[in-house]
Amino acid sequence: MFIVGELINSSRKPIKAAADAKDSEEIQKIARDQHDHGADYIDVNAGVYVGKEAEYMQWLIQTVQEGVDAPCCIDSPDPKVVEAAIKVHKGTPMVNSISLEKARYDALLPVVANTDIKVIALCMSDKGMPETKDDRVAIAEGLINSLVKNNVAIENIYVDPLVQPISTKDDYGIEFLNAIEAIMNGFPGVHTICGLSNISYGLPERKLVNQTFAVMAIAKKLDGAIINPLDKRMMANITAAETLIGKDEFCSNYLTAYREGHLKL
Ligand code: THG
Repeated sequence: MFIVGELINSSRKPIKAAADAKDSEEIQKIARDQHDHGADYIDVNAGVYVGKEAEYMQWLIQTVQEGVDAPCCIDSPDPKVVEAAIKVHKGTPMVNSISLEKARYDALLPVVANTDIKVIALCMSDKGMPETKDDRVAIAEGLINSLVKNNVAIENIYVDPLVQPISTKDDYGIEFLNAIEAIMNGFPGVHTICGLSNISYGLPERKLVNQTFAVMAIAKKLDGAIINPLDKRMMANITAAETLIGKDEFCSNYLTAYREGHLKL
């Protein structure tokens, strides 16, 4: 599983406080902790700084990368902020995200075309958020076909079918899960990813809902997730679920995780 650590997000109080105070050490500690617990990429989101998002995004990226040797997942809907972030990023970043919204698509396509940048293709269009599996697959198909046509390697595309809160509509879980299955079976080589925790918005005991949903999505072949890697049960669930769907020859990852103490909760 490709893990993006979600914690460097300015909508979280400790991050907003640290960024306001330009407390580099606190940001670096949280980034390093996530990397040490298995994050492949560190998500960076400066969305609360309206009007100053680019400036804060650049400071956060530079600060993270001075503290930990890991690439960032540049999390902004604003192409200008994404471009500013890429300018200061060391190594190859991930862009979070392009979508089928025309203005966003047209501005970000030249940024990712003919590069090795990994790109999250978010299933949103100018018609708004998808409701059904078919809505999600139609947007995914549009994004995958046009990205590939423009020289983005299919292996660098991470489709995010968009998780919506189960508290707002009973069908949102199953429509998302069926979209993961259809996209992974329909477009060989492509990856899928999502911000799992949107599913539990508005419910108590959110971690339980997130952890359970992760396992269900892995059964449909989800192979990336934007999560809190410090959540031990989430990480243990992911390890066990991947073993159970046959992505772990001789259960060797499971046994290694056990020996390293990651499965004792
Ligand atoms: N898709 C894509 N990008 C995304 C999202 C998505 N970026 C933003 C968001 N959704 C994913 N990121 C977060 C970041 C923090 C939290 C939720 C989603 C959050 N964190 C808890 C907190 O603030 O305390 C801690 C989490 C925990 O302990 O389990 O709520 O959908 N492409």
